[in-house]
Amino acid sequence: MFCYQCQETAGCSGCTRAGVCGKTAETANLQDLLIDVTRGLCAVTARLRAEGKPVSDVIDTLVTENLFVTITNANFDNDAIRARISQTIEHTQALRAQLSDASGLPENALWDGSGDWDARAKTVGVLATDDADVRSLRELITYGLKGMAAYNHHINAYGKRVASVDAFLQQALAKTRDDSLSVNDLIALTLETGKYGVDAMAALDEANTSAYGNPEITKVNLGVRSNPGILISGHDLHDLEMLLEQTAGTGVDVYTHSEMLPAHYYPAFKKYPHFVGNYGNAWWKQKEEFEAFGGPILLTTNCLVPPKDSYRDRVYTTGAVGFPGCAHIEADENGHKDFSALIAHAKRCPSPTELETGEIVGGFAHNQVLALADKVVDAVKSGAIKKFVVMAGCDGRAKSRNYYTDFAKALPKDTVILTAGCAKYKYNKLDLGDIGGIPRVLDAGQCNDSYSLAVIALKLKEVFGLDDINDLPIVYNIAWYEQKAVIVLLALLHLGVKNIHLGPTLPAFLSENVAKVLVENFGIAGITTVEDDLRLFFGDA
Ligand code: FS2
Ligand code: SF4
Repeated sequence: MFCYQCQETAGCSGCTRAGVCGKTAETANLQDLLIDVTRGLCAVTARLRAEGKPVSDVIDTLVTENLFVTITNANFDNDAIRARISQTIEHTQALRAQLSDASGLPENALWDGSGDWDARAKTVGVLATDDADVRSLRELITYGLKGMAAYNHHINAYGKRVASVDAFLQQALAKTRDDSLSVNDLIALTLETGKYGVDAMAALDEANTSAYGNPEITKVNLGVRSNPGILISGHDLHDLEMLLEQTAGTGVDVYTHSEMLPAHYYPAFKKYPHFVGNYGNAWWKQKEEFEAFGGPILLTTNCLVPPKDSYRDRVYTTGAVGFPGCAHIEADENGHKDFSALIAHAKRCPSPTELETGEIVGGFAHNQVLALADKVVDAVKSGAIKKFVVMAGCDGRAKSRNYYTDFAKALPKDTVILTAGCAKYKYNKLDLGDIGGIPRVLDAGQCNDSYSLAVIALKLKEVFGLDDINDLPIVYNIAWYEQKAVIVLLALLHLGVKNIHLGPTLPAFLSENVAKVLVENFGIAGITTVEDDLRLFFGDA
């Protein structure tokens, strides 16, 4: 195996024996094979579109799900991945027959599934590309597409589709093994990936807010009640809605974990009296927190940490998530999911063990912040707010991530943190106070809600009459972990944001030359120490 798609990759260079995430070499190789056959399918769908022929929703969904399944901490179930490989090959063969001209297709679009899969899997992964810069760009694009696919999956969950996003996803994925593309072509494709990333996040924002209303300032309870409970994690709000509907009146409470916390900010979910609050912290603390919860847990997306034996039977997966030995809830043909097994399971379990008490405040997505725009603009004009610090992104296990807690604590008191994603757990429970009633940590929501932060920045640019988004008093100190952070980064670059600091380490998949391109054109930089970075951002004053 060779995998270096996430920030925790072994030795900051690549996992080669097993994943730090818990992925076995066999799973990693099967995921490589799944990506490769999906590339083959996409080579065919790109041709079909070029011939003016339709590509069905079934195929668009298959590509999206295949990519999502290979995101860090999503799926560890080899049988599920093998089934997807078979299904993908079958569809590729059937679609190939619809082409008027099938000449010149790549080998992965022609493979019929025969031969030794394990042997083949070892030849189609990251290291199949020899040139370091081409490999780096191909992987950067592929990881951006995986992030885009995750957001596309959520759009699709509402029965909505963005044809241009599906078409781009497939065309771009096919190009990640197209030897006719030069390094410059691949750089252009990287930036184009950011454009479609913005489109996907905008469409998801529209889908979420039209279904559940605009997030609003909300106090979220951190304590527990005495009823049995179900803990729901991941990012899928549509799954949450179905769970809340089905648990209503059953005596079973529902709590959020990690990236599901922002669900509490949506008006539509406030009508459920049994939607109690948020339990615990970011994904990487789940071993202790799932143990303590005591009841069933539903993982709707990543991040899943391989569960301990002591609570594995309480972990249920759905969507792109899978783990051997954990029950998987499939949707029926209408997209409905039956959570009765979790509800029955919850009733057999004790109520959750309390981890903490109190409340946290969030709900500062674009609509809410823009409703406060006058107040915010006045605070900037009066000098009460000197700078905004975007600290969106992911949290993770590495001790070096304590930097973000220390950085948040050490920030000048006239700064406001704008956050989204699970990175927030490094500082959202600190008492950082407020500036004239504006909390110093404004949580927009999940990682995809980084889009909200861009909307806010663009609005401020307009209000202040600036020509360049980079002239705003905003600095970017982003934490990354998995591939959704990659699409968020590419989206910000597309919007013209410069000088983004990325930590706790720069991606291992950036070759020296590709890193140089990002530094020279976009001012991308890493992080150093809290003291030095504060000096860099705010000067010595
Ligand atoms: Fe956090 Fe994990 Fe959100 Fe990432 S829960 S690192 O999936 O996408 O952020
Ligand atoms: Fe390693 Fe990350 Fe890949 Fe897991 S996802 S195998 S931790 S690089």
